[in-house]
Amino acid sequence: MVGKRVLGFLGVLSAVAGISLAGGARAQEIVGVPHEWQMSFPPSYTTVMDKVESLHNLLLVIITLISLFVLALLIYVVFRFHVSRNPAPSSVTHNTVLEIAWTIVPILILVVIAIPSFRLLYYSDKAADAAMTVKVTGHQWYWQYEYPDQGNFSIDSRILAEADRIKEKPQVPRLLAVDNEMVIPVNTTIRIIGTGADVMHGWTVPGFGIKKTVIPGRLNEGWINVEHEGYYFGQCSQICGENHTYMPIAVRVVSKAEFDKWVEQQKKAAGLIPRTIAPTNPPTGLASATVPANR
Ligand SMILES: [Cu+2]
Repeated sequence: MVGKRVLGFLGVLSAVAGISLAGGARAQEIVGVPHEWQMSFPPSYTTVMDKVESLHNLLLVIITLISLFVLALLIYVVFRFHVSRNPAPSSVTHNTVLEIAWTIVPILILVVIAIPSFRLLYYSDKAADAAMTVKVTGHQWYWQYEYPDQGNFSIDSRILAEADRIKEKPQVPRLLAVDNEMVIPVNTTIRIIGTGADVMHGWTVPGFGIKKTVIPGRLNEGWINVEHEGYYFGQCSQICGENHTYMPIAVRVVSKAEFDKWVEQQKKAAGLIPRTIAPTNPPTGLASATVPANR
């Protein structure tokens, strides 16, 4: 708890300090980054991560109680049944009540763990009502993001060379800066579907509570809904080859208006915005060259 409070304080501190990016259309607050001497989970930015944390806290209590119980039993046995205190050992080999107890009690503990565990698994598995989809493809060694319902453009996201990072995005920690970030709107449920182009990769952003192993020939699904605008980071979490370390994940969460603007820019860059086919005053002579549509 204390660790979490310290982390929360660090987060607020960095926000107050106004750590922001100089580049880009608008300065973006850097939120989801690791901190020095960080312990436990990173701060949570989605409801999925909130639930991951609370399941972890429940398990921590259960495992601590079990460990203390076993330790107490061991200490008791070592002292009580030492040869000096117990020179004639008992020859009892069975105790039915005890045997039933040590079978049933662990089953009950596992059931207590399984219920919230499955609930979380199904909660994070599929987006109930996603507003949009982003397809993530892991390549050796970069990420590709496709926006199928925003005009079906795609962007490649590659790590910035250290010299470029210092020049263009100096506030982003080393090895986490990319040329094109994944951009998503704030407070929107986004379905993430992922696949691997060559080998298995892991699309993992700890603060979002998402860790999707992306596998060639398969589509894996998850979802995110980020509550605050900002710049968030993750890393590939599946050993995927020589440059596994050098395919960071950078996500820019922006307002809906800003997202729409970004989509328009991307569509223009990809040549997806249709040109005017019939100008208002077509120059004479060209009209006969018009190719009939849908031939
Ligand atoms: Cu990878």
